[in-house]
Formats: sequence, structure tokens, C-alpha cells
Amino acid sequence: FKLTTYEQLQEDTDRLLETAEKVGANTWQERVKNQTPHCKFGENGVCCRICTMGPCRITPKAPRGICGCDAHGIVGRNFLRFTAGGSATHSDHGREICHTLHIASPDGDYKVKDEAKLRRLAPVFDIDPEGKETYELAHEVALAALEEYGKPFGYQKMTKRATKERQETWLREGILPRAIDREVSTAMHMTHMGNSSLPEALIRQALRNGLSDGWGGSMMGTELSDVLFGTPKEIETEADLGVIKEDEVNICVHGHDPSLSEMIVEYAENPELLALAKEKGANGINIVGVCCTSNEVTMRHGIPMAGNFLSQENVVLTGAMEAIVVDVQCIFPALGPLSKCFHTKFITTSDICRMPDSEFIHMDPTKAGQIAYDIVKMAVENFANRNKDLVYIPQHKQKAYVGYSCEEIIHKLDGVTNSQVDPTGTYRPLAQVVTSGVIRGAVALVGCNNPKVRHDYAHVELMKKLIANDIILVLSGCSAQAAAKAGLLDKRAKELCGDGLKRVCELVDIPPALHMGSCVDISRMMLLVCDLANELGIDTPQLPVVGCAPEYMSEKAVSIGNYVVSTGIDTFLGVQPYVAGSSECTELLTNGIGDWVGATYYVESDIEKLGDMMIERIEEKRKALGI
Ligand code: NFS
Ligand code: SF4
Repeated sequence: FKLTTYEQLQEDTDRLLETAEKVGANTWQERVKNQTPHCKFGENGVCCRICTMGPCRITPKAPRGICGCDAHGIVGRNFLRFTAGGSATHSDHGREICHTLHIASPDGDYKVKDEAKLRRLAPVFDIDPEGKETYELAHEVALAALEEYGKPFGYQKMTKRATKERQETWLREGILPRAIDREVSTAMHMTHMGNSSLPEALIRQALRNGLSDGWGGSMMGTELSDVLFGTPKEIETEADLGVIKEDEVNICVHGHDPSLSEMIVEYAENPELLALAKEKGANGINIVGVCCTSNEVTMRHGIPMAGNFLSQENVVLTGAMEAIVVDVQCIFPALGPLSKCFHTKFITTSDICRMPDSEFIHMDPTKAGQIAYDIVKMAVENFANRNKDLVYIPQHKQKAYVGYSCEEIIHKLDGVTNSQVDPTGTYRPLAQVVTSGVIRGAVALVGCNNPKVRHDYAHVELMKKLIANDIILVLSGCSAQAAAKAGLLDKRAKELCGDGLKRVCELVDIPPALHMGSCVDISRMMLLVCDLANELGIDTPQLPVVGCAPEYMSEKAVSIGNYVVSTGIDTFLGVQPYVAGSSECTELLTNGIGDWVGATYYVESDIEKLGDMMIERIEEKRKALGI
């Protein structure tokens, strides 16, 4: 068993870039060169363009904008707007899922696949499931969930699932989130010209707006997707470009909302379409994915992951992609012109994500099955147009085990619990191996790729270091896909662990890094840390657990960071957020907020140091607990 090395991945990419050159395609590697060095004002967060008296840029000679706002106010406002963008994005994804559940019916395209979860969830929304018919209850829960977005009074109902201490902390600090949409509106209102310029107030709202995402919108996305499409269970799959098949029709699903990709996966097995594929000379229909739509369908169906965020152009550059079908978020507009250099159909499907040089097929959830059928058919018919001279599919791929929802982690733990003496259905065995020191703690490694960091390098290097130090990993998003491509989601990766973690992996039969899903599924991690804290009788900031986003790039990642620290988990970043231009904002984020929520941000772009800092922090927490 061997991990795939960077050199191997780089060779694959270099070979694909030769194809790019041949067809005259423009790639992100080239565009990064054109955009470097980046604007210093932007990097430091000291450019303000929220009114037409500006734009104003802060320099030693011009320390205030025209309205008199200083660097601290401008940086704070920009940070809050960045958060609001991410929170709105996750939450709107969650809202779409609520609407999909609301139209679910026993004979429609969308059904309830996990009724038990629906019934467990109902009381969270103050609904008594007793005696209610499945779909009646599903629609009631969907409506109650939708009301969380705009309700005039009260706080997010799902925050009641956090530890009691967290709920008290959030209330005390004035950051317990109200209606989901309201927190985004408040953020936009506060950052309008002539409103808040006090860093403390802006950062407090950034935390509250993050919490309305993590314990509101994102959690809706996760939980109601489980109800609709099934709660993930352990499943075997593969990752990296080698999952693309030369002799089959290839369709790549990309984006975040699983509503359409679930249907596409279903119709890839449609006998009529398979017969058509045969007729066109293909041996089958192969669905692969990138980004979080990929994570959703890999977690539930074992659909292979072709790559992550910075692999999206590579997928098209193989020349073997009949269609790349996207829904929302993290989709490079570059895919339009790029796909035009090949036979690839670039299909956009959401009103939220319209792009030039794409074919737009509006995804109407009431006709989802028919739309998926049409899209798969288009791809199959496109197989004959493939230019064989341009096809080059790198052969690297790795085996991966995925599907570790909270429910599945507990199920795996139950497998090693002696039910005569210990309760099943809890994290007790996990709590025990942490307190005994067999494993030292856990790191949630999450987030994107960013060309400021060598593709996947930070993710994979940190993972190797942490597991060697007996620290178990929970992963999501593009970080999980980096692990999958490298081979770290293969159970044989236990060989790279310290003795303690290796033993746990053998006993529980898991890989040392658990793929928990897409980025909205970081809400799963929040429930996990709260339940683990409850199991140990402590609050979350005391746990030997930290979060890390070493290659993040999106607004969503910052919203996540804000709810993770607010949930009491220290968060380590490998890319500078745009706050360096304000000593006050930097001080608050890396220190001051610790007094409010018990956790802060750490920023370090040297990956070796970042890893050491996390291990040190975990050991400090152990010491404080006396374990
Ligand atoms: Ni998360 Fe998922 Fe990837 Fe980053 Fe984008 S796909 S929602 S934002 S790039 S991890
Ligand atoms: Fe300049 Fe103030 Fe307008 Fe911002 S709000 S652009 S700092 S005048």
C-alpha cells in the first residue's frame, strides 16, 4: 500500500496542461500568474467601496476614508460582509433542500428515504411525530424548517442541540442566532455606509451570522438531505482522475445541492439509456464528481470522486467528459470557454448559477426525474463526438471508505461495545480512548483548495503528521477529497498512524480519517463535538479537538470558521484572511473572542508550524483536563 505522491499528481496535471496548450485553452495556473502579485489593499482588507464617495484605501498618509472610517472599521465591515456571503450561500442551499422535502411524495421523484431520522428530527422543530403519516410529517417538518429562515421572534431551534453551556454562552454574548435570513440582513445593514464601524460589534455579528449558518442553514441542508436521500453509511469507493473511464459515457456532477445529482445517479442506471449508450459504442454510463455535490453522492452511493476544487479543469482536460453538470457554488466560470475546446457539454441548471458558454437546463424539482433523464441522454448522444486524439486520462486512483455520518460513527462504535456493561448508541467508546490517551484528540480538517498553497499539499501533509501523532481526523469538503486521492481514506492507511490510533482503526475497522461529507456537513461535526462533550461532562472548549482549514478560499469557509470557533473549537487557518490591515480586528479574532466563546483563530502559512501548533494545543487541553 502506497500513498499517491505529489510528484505523481503533478505529472498528471502537467500532461493535461499540454493538452490545454494544444487546444488553446486557458487554465487557472496561467490566470494565477496574471493575477500575481495581488493588490495589497485588498489583501489587508483596507479597501472600502461600499459608497460612491469612495472607493477609499487606507495608507499611512490617508488613515481614514472620506466618511472618516478608519482601517479597523473598514476591515471589520469587510470581514462581516465576507461572512454574510458565506452564510447566505450555505443557508440558501439548506432552503432548497427544505423545499425539495416539501414536495416529496410516495409516488414522486423525491421520497423520504430515512423515516426514522425524520421522526427523530420532528421534536427539534416542536412537532410531535406520534401517529402522523410519513409524508404529512415530512411536509410539516419542511414547513417548520422553512419558517426558521424568516420567523419574526425567537432563536434558531436547532441550537437546542448544542451543549447547555454553549447555549448559555451564545445568549450571554448576544450571538444566539435569530431567523437565518435576518442575520444576513443585519450583517448587510450594519455594514452599509454610516452604520457600524466598531470592530467589536462587527465581529460579534460575524459570529452570530456564522452560527445561523452552522446551527441553522447548513444543518437544515445536512439533516433534511439525510431524510430525503438517506443517512450516509460506510461505503467503498475510489478517487482521483483514474475513475474516469475511456470506454464509457462520462458525466461529471459538480456543485453542492444534491437534488439533481441524486436523480442523475438514478438515471445512469436506466435500461433505456444504457441501451442507447451501447448503441453509441460505449460500454456504460459512468458518473463521477468534483466538489461537494461529489461528496454528497459519494457518501450515499459510493459515486467516485474525480477530484476537488482545483481539479475541476483537469476533469474537462481529459477530453473524455461527455458532460459536466453543475448546480451551485465553487464552479469556475472558466468551465464555459474550456468545455468549448472539447466536445464536452457544460450544463448549468440553477437560476442561482448562470454562466456564459453553458447550456442552461432549468432544474425544476417537480420535474427532476425527466430533467435528469434528458441530461443523461444528452451526454450519451455526445459520446460519438469525442475527439479520440485529445483523450488522455491519468491512471492514478485510490480506494476510499466514506459515509461516516454521526449515526454511522456511533454504529461502528457499537460494533466494539460490550453491550452487557456499556450502553450502545453513544460515543462512550470514543470518549474512553480519548481520556485514556490511546488517541490524543481529533482534528476536523476541512475546506477548499487555494492556488496560494500547492494543490492538496497542506491537507495531505497535515493529515500524515496528525495521524502519526495518534490524532484521529474528521474530514469534509475538498479536504476529504484530497485525502481520498492521496489514499488516506483507505483502511490500510492505518499503517501510517501512531500505535494507539492504529489499534483503534483495527478494532473499529475504520480508516484514520473519516469522511463526514460536504461542507454543509460540518454541522455533523458540531453535533459530534457537543455530544462528545456531554458524554465527558464538559463543554466543547475543553475537548482536545481543533478545526483546521489549511487551503481555504471561499466566503463559506469564513462563515464556517465563525461558527466553529463560536462552538468552542479553536480554528487554525493556513491562508491569511483579509484582516491584517487592522490590529484591532486581528487581536479580537486571534485572542479577544476567546473571552466570549472560549476559542479563537490561529493563522500560520508554514504548514509544518501549523501542524505543531495544533498538536501543542491538543496537548494543552489534555493537560488542563488532567488526562
Ligand atoms: Ni466547501 Fe464545497 Fe470545496 Fe471549498 Fe467549495 S466545494 S462547500 S467551499 S472549494 S471545500
Ligand atoms: Fe469611503 Fe466611507 Fe464610503 Fe467606505 S463608506 S467608500 S470609507 S466614504
